[in-house]
Amino acid sequence: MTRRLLAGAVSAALVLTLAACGGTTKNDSSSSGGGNQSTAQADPNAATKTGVKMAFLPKQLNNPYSDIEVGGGQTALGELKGEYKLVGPNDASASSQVSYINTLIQQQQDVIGIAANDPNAVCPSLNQARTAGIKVVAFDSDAAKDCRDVFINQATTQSIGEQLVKSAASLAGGSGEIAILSATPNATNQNAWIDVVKQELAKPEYANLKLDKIAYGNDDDQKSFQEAQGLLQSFPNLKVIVSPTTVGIAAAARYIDSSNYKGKVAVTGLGTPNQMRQYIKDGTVKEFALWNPADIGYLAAYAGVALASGQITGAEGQKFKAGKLGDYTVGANGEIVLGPPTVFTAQNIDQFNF
Ligand code: RAM
Repeated sequence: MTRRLLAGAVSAALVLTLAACGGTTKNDSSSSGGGNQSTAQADPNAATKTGVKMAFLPKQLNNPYSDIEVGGGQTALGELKGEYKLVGPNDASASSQVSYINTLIQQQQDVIGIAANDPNAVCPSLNQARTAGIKVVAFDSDAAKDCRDVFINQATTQSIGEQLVKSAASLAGGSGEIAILSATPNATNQNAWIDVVKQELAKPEYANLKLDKIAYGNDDDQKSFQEAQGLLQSFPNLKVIVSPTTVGIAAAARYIDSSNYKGKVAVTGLGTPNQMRQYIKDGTVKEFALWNPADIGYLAAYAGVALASGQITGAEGQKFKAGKLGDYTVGANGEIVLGPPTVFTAQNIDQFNF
């Protein structure tokens, strides 16, 4: 629905842009791409390779959000006749992914897709992988840009941060205390969104909103639940908990739902419709946002195979095809943006099932 229409509109716009440019595809490998090794020339007409071995390494395995993401990757690799693999840690701590990367190098994968738990901790191993000829596609949570080829961003960082503040302000009725319940302190994606939240809160229109604290639930359900509880104990006047993580928002909603704060303290942030549906239905949560995580994995796989086929190198302006999602262009710093976030409310939540 909305998302499809938008994807269609974006594809149409790209086609028009291409037509306006006389149909030529510009591939300037000398302009700064995502990684430090984007020196090879891209050939947009190169054949799409089959049999590409792509391994997905999400932040953690026991997270429904990650499961949906990598499911999209598996679908895409099926379409592309590639080989899908999934590995990953059970916790999202900073260095938990390093040993998995090293094993993937030994196994001679063609592409590693990674949602980095820390932008720098994974860097030495990722660069060893790249030296060994493996392409690196960061998705969801970026690695430092000189140790991956491209980054699949779910939506622009700015749009996500703005949406979080917009929801918080509206739920707080324009003024009062808010707190953030984040994932891990090192997560590239949450930290980037929180930076935008802080910039937004500094604007005059949000002068009456006060950010009390940023708590970290480490994308662990129990820890997130306890941190939500702790926030209310420390800040009894809190009006809104903003949780930019699917694990945190579900845990915070569960806590508020079962406490005396139900109806008094709002919860918003980023969640999956299936995890949040009951809290939307019972009124604990009025609105939250997200994109379709399956599309991130899907787009990551198409980008990975385009890299492995030499169609792109990660330089700005390069174009590639992403199956049902249409055509995409690599942006500045090797970033490929999936699309705008969707806001879920009681009005539309039943149109989504993921
Ligand atoms: C959690 C993870 C993931 C993030 C979503 C919104 O599942 O932290 O990285 O993108 O929330």
